[in-house]
Amino acid sequence: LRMERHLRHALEHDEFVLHYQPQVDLRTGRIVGMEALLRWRHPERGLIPPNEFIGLAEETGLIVPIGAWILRTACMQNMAWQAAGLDELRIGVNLSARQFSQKNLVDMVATVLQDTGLPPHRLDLELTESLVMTDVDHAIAVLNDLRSLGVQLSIDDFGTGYSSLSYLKRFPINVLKIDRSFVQEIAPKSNDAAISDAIISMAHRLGIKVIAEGVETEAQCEFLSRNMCDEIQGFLFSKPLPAKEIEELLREGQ
Ligand code: G
Ligand code: G
Ligand code: NA
Ligand code: MN
Repeated sequence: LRMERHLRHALEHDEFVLHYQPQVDLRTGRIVGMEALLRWRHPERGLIPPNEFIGLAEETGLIVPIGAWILRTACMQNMAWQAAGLDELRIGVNLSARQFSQKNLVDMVATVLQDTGLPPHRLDLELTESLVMTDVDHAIAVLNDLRSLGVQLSIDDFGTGYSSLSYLKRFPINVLKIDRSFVQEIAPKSNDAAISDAIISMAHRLGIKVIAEGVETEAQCEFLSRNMCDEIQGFLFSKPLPAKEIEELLREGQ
C-alpha cells in the first residue's frame, strides 16, 4: 500500500522519466526509430528500473494514468527532436495489458496524436504476445481500431509467448520484435539461429517487418543482416539513454 502511494506521488510530482533506445535500419545503418522505456527517478533511491514497479502499477491500475503520461511524453519528445532539426523518427511505446483493456484506449491515443501533432505513422505501439492472445477476437477488434488511426503496431518479445504462427495472419500488425532470448543464443547452426531465420522469412511473407531486440555482438548483427532482418535494437549500438544524450547521438549521425 505504501508503494502504491509512492507511485501515485511519483506521477503527480513528475518523478518518471523516459529513456530512449535507438532502432537501426540494417540496410542503411541509420537510426530510424526509438523505443521509449520508463524509469523512476526516485529522490532518495536514484533511478529505479521498470521491472521493480511496473508490475505493481499494473495491479493497482496506476499504469493507466502513467501509460497516458508515457505516450504523451514520448510523442512530444519525438516532435521536439524534429523541431530541433533532426531527421524524422518513429517512436515506439509499450502498452500494458491493463491499458489495452481500457474502453477509451483508442480515443486516448487519438487525442495524444492530435494534441502533439505527431503524424500517426510515426507512432509504433508495442504489444506483447500474451496480451493479444488472452482474448484474440477482442484484441483483433482493438488492433483494427488502432490501425484505423494510422499508427504502427508491433508484437513485442515475439517467440516467448504462445501465439501460434497461424494467428499472425489474423492480427493487423506491422512489426514483429524478435525476443532477445533468441537473439542472444544466435550462433551459426544453432537452433535459435534457425528459429530467428524462420521468424524473419515467415514475417516477410506476411508483409510484416522484423526488429531484433537485444543485439549485443557484431556476430549477431551479421547473422541478422544476412538473414534480411529489417532493424536491430540493442547494446551493440546503444543502451537506452536520456533524451538529451539521444539528441547528441542523432546529431553525430547526421
Ligand atoms: O528498460 P528495461 O529493459 O529495464 O525494461 C524492462 C521491462 O519493463 C520491459 O521489458 C517492459 O516490459 C517494461 N517497460 C519498460 N518501459 C515501459 C513502458 O513505458 N510501459 C510499459 N507498459 N512497460 C514498460
Ligand atoms: O519492452 P521490452 O521487454 O522489449 O524491453 C526492452 C528491454 O531490453 C529494456 O529494458 C532494455 O534495457 C533491454 N535491452 C535493450 N537492449 C538490450 C541488450 O542488448 N541486451 C540486454 N540484455 N538487454 C537489452
Ligand atoms: Na517493448
Ligand atoms: Mn521488446
